[in-house]
Amino acid sequence: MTTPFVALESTVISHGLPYPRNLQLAQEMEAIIRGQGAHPKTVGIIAGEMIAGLTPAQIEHLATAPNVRKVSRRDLPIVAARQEDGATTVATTMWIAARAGVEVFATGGIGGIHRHGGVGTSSDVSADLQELAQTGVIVVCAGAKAILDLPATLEYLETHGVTVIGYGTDDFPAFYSRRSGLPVDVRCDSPAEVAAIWQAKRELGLPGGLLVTVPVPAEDEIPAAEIEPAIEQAVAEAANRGLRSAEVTPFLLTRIAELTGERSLRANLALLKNNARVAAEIALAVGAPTPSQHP
Ligand code: PSU
Ligand code: MN
Repeated sequence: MTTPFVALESTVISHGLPYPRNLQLAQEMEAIIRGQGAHPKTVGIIAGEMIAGLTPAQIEHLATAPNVRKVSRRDLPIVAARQEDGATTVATTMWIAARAGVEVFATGGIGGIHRHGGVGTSSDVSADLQELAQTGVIVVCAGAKAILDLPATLEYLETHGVTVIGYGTDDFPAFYSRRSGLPVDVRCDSPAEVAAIWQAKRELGLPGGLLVTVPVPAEDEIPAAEIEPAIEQAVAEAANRGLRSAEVTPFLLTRIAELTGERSLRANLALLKNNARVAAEIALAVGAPTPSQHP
């Protein structure tokens, strides 16, 4: 029986939320996972060392230190060689978690393909998608923000063989909004159903992860029609500033939070905590012996 670990990312701590909410949230997610009987492992990079299971002091450091690098896959050799600190994205959290034997990971939203004609070009494709295609971790998230081209993002996942599960939904969630109008590949209504698909994927020898998408709790949802004007404004501003590469996502996230105020922060915190709980339940189900293994 595998130990029920749940990985957590650190880009959301260093770049995704304002202090002190970021630090409180990081601590709350760990507490929620422990409360479910699983073990949290917050992932980050300290002085070039890739760590799954940061100490409370290390988490506080990443929540407060200025200019912590946002580390995607291409940045790993840089921070390792230069012994820098780094906040890990979904891609690098998956990579470090997998090497540490952690199979389940809770986050807020994954990166994806940016909207065409907005910032840069539609060739801005998050490394998160490629990581899902190749690294064997179950990623529990609230879908992807509508700052992205969601149909193109789902097409990419399909092409690269990533199964997209709707947890209690048939509709791919759009982070602040419970629905995007786009279908998921399969709906699961329990942790055991997710664990069964994961086990089948493993037995078939298929590489890569699973994407489990959980809608934001209904009381904290911001309907798509209300959030869309803020998204369009943020995307236009990013384009006007000529932002590129890793700068784009943090700028859009910060700007939308400013434009929509406390409400988007509340939705963000609520969905992160909800995802921690669901991920812990899935980790327990994945770790549990199944009837076919133990007849
Ligand atoms: N989407 C969110 N919140 C986040 C991120 C994405 O709603 O905090 C972060 C995650 O760490 C994700 C990263 O892995 O941004 C994607 O950045 P990029 O698009 O540069 O790959
Ligand atoms: Mn990008």
